Amino acid sequence: MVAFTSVAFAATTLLGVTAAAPKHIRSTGVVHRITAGSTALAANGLRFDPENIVAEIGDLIEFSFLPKNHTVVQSSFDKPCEPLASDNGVFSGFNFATAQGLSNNTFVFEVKTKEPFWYYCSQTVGNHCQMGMSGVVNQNFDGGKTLAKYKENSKGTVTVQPSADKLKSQIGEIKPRKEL
Ligand SMILES: [Cu+2]
Repeated sequence: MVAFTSVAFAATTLLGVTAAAPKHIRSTGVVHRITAGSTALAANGLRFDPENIVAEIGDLIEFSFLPKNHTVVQSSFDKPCEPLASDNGVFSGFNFATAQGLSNNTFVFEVKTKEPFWYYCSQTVGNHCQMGMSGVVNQNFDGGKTLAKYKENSKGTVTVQPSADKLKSQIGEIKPRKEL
């Protein structure tokens, strides 16, 4: 009886994994670790660090969070501090508030394309995005769409939240942070 239950559970798990797997993306095992918030005095800590990285399809991007209740929101280059119009971009939710040091959880998502992935912090107390708290994965280094330009264009914008539910997260996963 016990054995039968185990087999049934295993089959269910297998089906779940198969259904959730993205189409033909092979995991590389590479994890890029980014800190939301900086301990450096520059910009009052309102930075992602590192904020401009190159990643391969199948790599993981993992965000750890310092104080000031930061988020990660996917955006387009053309509309800084706003989520994707399609409403199906990455959003961490406001799930990582910490009084001191790094939050206990991380936010992780997989790189699915080599297209530039723009993102910002949607914390409005202190206008983090307008202050330059944004970043990019796989910027096109040949054109004018640079992170510096994104930050410049951020000034004077109004931050838009991806969801009325501040704790909602989508695309990525919330996972316990492991000490390195
Ligand atoms: Cu922030």
